[in-house]
Amino acid sequence: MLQSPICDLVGIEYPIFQGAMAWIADAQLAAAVSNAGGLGIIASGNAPATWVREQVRRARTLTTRPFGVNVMLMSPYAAEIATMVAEEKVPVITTGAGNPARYMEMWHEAGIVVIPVVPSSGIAKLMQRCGAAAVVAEGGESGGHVGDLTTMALLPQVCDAVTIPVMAAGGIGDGRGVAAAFMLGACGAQLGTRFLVAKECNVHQTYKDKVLKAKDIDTMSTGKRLGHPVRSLKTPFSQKFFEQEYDSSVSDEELVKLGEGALRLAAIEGDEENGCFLAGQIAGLVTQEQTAAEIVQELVTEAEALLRGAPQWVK
Ligand code: TUI
Repeated sequence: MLQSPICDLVGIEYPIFQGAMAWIADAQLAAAVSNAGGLGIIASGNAPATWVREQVRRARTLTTRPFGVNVMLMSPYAAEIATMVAEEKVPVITTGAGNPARYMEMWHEAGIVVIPVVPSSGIAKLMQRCGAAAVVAEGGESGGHVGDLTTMALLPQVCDAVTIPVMAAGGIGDGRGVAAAFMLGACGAQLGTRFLVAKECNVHQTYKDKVLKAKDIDTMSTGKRLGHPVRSLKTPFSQKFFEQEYDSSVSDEELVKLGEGALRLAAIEGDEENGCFLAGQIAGLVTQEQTAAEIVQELVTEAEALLRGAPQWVK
């Protein structure tokens, strides 16, 4: 049985989190993952607080198990959403793309388990000092807003830097990645891209098909010039963004404008020309649509077999 302190901390059966994916991870996906024994997480992305509240209430009708909400701190609605999740007393909050320190006291007073996503050991230490219950160390192999370090390099350093449980994210697509995360000191793993193709995931079918077809070299990172690089599938949009990023005649404002609405176009419209299809480097490992329960079970069974077999390497 694959278990770790994170299971008791958040009240789940298996140490598997579904990563928050803006415009994609709604109540239906989150509840399906939670019902499968992992932790489903609703992504707030840039959505208004009213939409996120609806999803929280819907999730409560779909599961009796704990689930999470991710607060994307670069959102113009971050402060409103931070208050709303405290009012709703959601069981778990994860955060991304910034430092949630200013909201932590409010969330703790509401009895919420706070688990920030961190891209470095320094930010992990800061989060521990602010009272985080655990952190998710996310390497740059992940889809979306990425840090500089790979999971292989980041994870053991974060594990050494803090005493709270550390979850691994970025570059994990199957049970091998989950087992490797444990070997590097993690208490579990968060996966986004693998759950994007879950049957319960409402993302546009074109998005799923593009992930299912992708190979290892089919993602790229853009936006470094704006200070927040983002990993996505190579598409006409991402190639164009990349060219303009390195064109000194294009202003930062023009570049920001080019990116506006691109996540929605990918996730909701399936627009292959103008959409930005965020995905991690393990997209090439994702080859079939499965239910969330099948995904969780496969991850756990594979990881358990590998971890049990580890002594074979020691003579
Ligand atoms: O947040 C993510 N991944 C995301 S957010 C997102 S929505 C978005 N869309 C367009 C542009 C930007 C965002 C899509 N994917 N992952 C977690 C993560 N957090 N990665 C990096 C960080 C991070 C960065 C700085 C966490 C803390 C931090 O603190 C610095 C500071 O002190 O503010």
